Amino acid sequence: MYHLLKGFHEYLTRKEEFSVIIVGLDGAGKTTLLEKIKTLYNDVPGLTPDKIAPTVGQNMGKITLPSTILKFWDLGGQKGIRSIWPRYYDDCHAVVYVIDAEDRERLGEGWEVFDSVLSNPQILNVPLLLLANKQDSPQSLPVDEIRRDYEEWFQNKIENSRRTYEYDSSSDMHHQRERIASLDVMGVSALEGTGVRAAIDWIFIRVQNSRS
Ligand SMILES: Nc1nc2c(ncn2[C@@H]2O[C@H](COP(=O)(O)OP(=O)(O)O)[C@@H](O)[C@H]2O)c(=O)[nH]1
Ligand SMILES: [Mg+2]
Repeated sequence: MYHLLKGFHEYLTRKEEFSVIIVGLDGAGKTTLLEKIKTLYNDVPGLTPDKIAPTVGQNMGKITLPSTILKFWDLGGQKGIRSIWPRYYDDCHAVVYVIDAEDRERLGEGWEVFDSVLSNPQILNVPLLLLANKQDSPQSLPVDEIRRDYEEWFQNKIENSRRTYEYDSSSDMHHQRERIASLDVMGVSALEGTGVRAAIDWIFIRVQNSRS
């Protein structure tokens, strides 16, 4: 009887675990975001911004939500270590791409990397959220301008590849266009925490729905 009740209790309180990867260029604010998520959702606060060093390799953090554990992987964004991201793709349930909305000079580089994430076949059916970070800064581009900037970048890419006869009219491009059209972009400040709970809600709902 005890085992039966224990089993039933475990069944009722069991939590499913989902992996979420946080990617983006170095300096976009991925680690600051992870630490803010930990601070907002856990009893033990995450690191304060002055304690955060550039990430080499990866950081992991977990939060507990109703019947769900979200496990976040903050992957290093420097050029040399981006090649490890695809190793995480097969086992992840959601992807968060952080763009630095303040750093206009690196937007193009950020879009190039975002584009390779968005078009990666391993994560074609995985929920993808674009976060326009650093919204606390008056120099930052707001969410709608960030989206427009990426769409323009993408349009330019297509026109350039048409000109050089590299244009690929196959279904890949079609999938990519669809993905961009349905892309969700949210504004956050990883530093101050604004928008972070809304982003977590978005992820929570998406991973629940993807549950098979
Ligand atoms: N103003 C502002 N600065 C931020 C924000 N998030 C991160 N930063 C700063 O951006 C720099 C890079 O942050 P970090 O989390 O190390 O970026 P990562 O390389 O993507 O992990 C640090 O100086 C952070 O304090 C934000 O929301 N607003
Ligand atoms: Mg980092």
